[in-house]
Amino acid sequence: MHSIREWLRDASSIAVLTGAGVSAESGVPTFRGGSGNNPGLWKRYRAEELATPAAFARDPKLVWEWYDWRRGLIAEARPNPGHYALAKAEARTPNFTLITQNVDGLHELAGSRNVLRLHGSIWILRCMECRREREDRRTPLPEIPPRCECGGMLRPGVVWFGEALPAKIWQDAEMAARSADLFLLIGTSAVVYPAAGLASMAKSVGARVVEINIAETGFSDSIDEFLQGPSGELLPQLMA
Ligand code: BJW
Ligand code: ZN
Repeated sequence: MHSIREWLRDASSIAVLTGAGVSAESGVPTFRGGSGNNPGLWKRYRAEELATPAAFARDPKLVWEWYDWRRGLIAEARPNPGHYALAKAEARTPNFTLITQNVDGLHELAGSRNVLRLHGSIWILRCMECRREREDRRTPLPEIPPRCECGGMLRPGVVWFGEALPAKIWQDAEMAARSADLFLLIGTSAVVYPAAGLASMAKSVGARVVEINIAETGFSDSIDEFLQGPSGELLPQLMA
């Protein structure tokens, strides 16, 4: 903990990758690991069974019910001390990039500015026909599946398995990882690619890599420091 505090203080460029675990203490269910009422397996479906274009094509109502349920939980959620600690760290670090796999928008609500959302936003809806995007924060949605004015079906503005990440955002994330002297991997099982590859990218160009998670991941053995515990408690301690 002591040396990590120094690394944080001395770093001129920090990149952070967050996952569902940072929002767990805000009451947002994770996908894979967690405690108590987390992970938020919905009706026993795994994310891999619902977050795919094939699942949506087969049963858009089912997939939308899952998103509508999550939108309801996220609408009630507030940033936790972990989100706020990251926003504070950004304010005092010259180059700070927060790369998140989360679609909940809680980092932005906590005041983080330089946020790269790799997997989109749960509040954006995109038309399958005319491709138009709009923000819609209503919960529950009045109609499922929701429809565009053009008559087309709307889908969540998120990235599903087998879909490419937004090109410019991914490019910026790679650049941030490759130019960081400190890389933090927080609250992610680090099994979903290409996001999970960012930590190795940073390591390969000489960055120190620190992981914060309540449980070990496949990366925990190959990094500089692993801090075991909830990010909502550890991050404020680190940034104090
Ligand atoms: C705490 C805590 C607390 C709990 N404090 N910690 C084989 C090898 C490599 C790759 C592939 C492969 N086969 C297929 C692929 C590709 C695939 C992939 O990675 N699959 C793997 C599962 C094997 N990837 C893709 O398909 C990606 N696209 C792609 O590769 O495109 C290629 C392409 C190029 C060009 C053209 C076309 C295609 C896209 C991936 C999209 C992922 N989407 C989702 C859904 C987003 C929308 C939504 O939210 O509904 O993203 S899936 C889901 O997983 C979501 C998450 O962002 C993502 C990662 O999950 P995350 O955040 O790590 O959460 P959990 O739940 O897994 O972990 C929580 C962690 O927190 C745990 O470790 C806990 O211990 C911890 N924790 N409480 C700290 N309080
Ligand atoms: Zn449309």
